[in-house]
Amino acid sequence: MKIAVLGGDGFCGWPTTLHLSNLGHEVHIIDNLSRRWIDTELGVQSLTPMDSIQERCRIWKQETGEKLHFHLLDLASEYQRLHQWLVAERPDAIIHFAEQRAAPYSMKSDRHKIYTVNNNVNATHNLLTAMVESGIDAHLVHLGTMGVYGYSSVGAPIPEGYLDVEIDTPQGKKQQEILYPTRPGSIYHMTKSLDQILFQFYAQNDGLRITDLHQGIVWGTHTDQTRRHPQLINRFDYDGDYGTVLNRFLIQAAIDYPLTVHGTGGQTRAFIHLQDTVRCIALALTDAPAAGDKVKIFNQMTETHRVRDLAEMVAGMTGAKIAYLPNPRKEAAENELLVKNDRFLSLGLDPITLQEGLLDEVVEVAKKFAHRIDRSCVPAVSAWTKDIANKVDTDPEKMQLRSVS
Ligand code: NAD
Ligand code: USQ
Repeated sequence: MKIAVLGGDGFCGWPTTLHLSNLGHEVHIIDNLSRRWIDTELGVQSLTPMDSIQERCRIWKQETGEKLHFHLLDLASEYQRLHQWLVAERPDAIIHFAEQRAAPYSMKSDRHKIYTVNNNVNATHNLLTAMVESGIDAHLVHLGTMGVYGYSSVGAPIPEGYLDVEIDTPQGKKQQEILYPTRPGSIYHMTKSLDQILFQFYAQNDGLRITDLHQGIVWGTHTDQTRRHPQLINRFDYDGDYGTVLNRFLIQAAIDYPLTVHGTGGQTRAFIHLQDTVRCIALALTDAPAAGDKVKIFNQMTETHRVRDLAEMVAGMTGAKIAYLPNPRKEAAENELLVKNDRFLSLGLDPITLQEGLLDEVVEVAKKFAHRIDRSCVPAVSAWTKDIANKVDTDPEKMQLRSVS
C-alpha cells in the first residue's frame, strides 16, 4: 500500500513509519516538525540523541534500500497544500498521529490551550474535508486516547467505543448504541473527544472509512527497526510536560531523582509498549471498515496499572526513592479501570508485558543516556487550575522522601 503517516517524525509516528516500510509499504511522512519547535520553546531535548528527519530517512535507505518520503506540511494551516498532496499521491491508507499530544502542555496557559485546540481540531477537520474533496477512498486510522472515556470508576469494563443504552420513550423502552460518553480530563484530551464527533459525522455523511484507536500510555523506546542503527533511534521525552509517567520513572531512577508520584498515586491508567503500538497499527490496517460503516473503535492498550504500583515496581528494581507530591492536575485521586481490548487480541496481538521489558529499558536507554538529562526539566509544573498552581510545590529539595526496601 501507499501509506501517509501524518506526524511521522514523532515518538509513535517514526517507529510506525519504519515498521510499515519494513513490511513493504511505500511510506510518506507528513509533519510540520512542530514537536521539535516545542522542545526549543520548553528548553528541553529528547533523552536520546535524535537526528533530523531527513538524516533519519537517509539512514533507513542506506540500511534497507527502502526510500521514505518526507513532506514538510502543517495540516492545521495549509489546507490547500494538503488537498493538492492527496490529489497527487492518492494514498491507500492514512495514519493520523499529527496532534499536540501532551496534557500538561495543553494546560500551561491560555495560549497553550488555544494552540492545542486550533492545531488538533483543525488538523483533523482539514484532513477529513480534504479526503472528501479529493475523492480518495483511503482508510483513515487515527490515534485517539483512552482518556476520552474519563477515569470515573464506573465498575464495568470500558467497551470499545460504543455503549448499548436503553431509552424510555412514549412507546416504551428502546435500545440504542451510542458513542461512549466522553469525560476528558485536560484540554488535550478534550480535542480527542471533539475528533470523535468529527469522525462520526464524516463516516455517516460521506462514507469515509475510519478507524479510531483509543490508545493508552505508550512506554518504551525501541522497536525492532529503530534498533537497526544508532541514528534510527526514537525520541524519548522525560520532561514535566511531555514525559509520560512510566518513561519518567525510568529516567528518574537512572539519575537518582526521587520518583515523582502525583498525590497518592492511586490513578489507574492503561499502558502499551511501543512495539505493540506499531503492531496494532499494522493490524488495524488489515481490518478496515467498509464505506457506510460506523467508525471502528479499538482500545489500543494491553494492561492497566496504578501509578504508585509502577513507582514501587521501578523502585524495587533500581533502589530509587519515591516522592509523593502535591498533584498539579485536577483528577480523581484514586480510580479503578477495567478495559476491553478483545478486538486486537482477536486479530492476533501477543502483548509485551511490563515485567518483561522494564529492566531492559532501564539499562539500555535510561542509564545509557543519563548524561543528557537536565534535572531542572524533570518537575511537572503545569497546574490544571490557578488554585492548584498556588499549592503545587515542585522543588525536589522539599519533597517528602520515602525509602523503598
Ligand atoms: P509526538 O508529539 O511525539 O508526535 C506528533 C507529531 O505530529 C510530531 O512530530 C509533530 O511535529 C507532528 N504534528 C503536530 N501537529 C502537526 C500539524 N498541525 N501538522 C503536521 N504535523 C504535526 O506525539 P506521539 O507521542 O508520537 O503521539 C502521536 C499520537 O498518538 C498523538 O495524536 C497522541 O495523541 C496519540 N497518543 C500518544 C500516546 C503516548 O503515550 N505517546 C498515547 C496515546 C495516544
Ligand atoms: N503522573 C505522575 N507522575 C508523573 C507524571 C504523571 O504521578 O511524573 C500521573 C498523572 O498525574 C496521571 C498519570 O500519571 O494520573 C498519567 O500521566 P501521563 O503524563 O503519563 O499521561 P497522560 O497525561 O494521560 O497522557 C499520555 C499521553 C497522551 C495520551 C495519554 C493516554 O501524553 O498523548 O493520550 O497518555 S491515556 O492516559 O490513556 O489517556
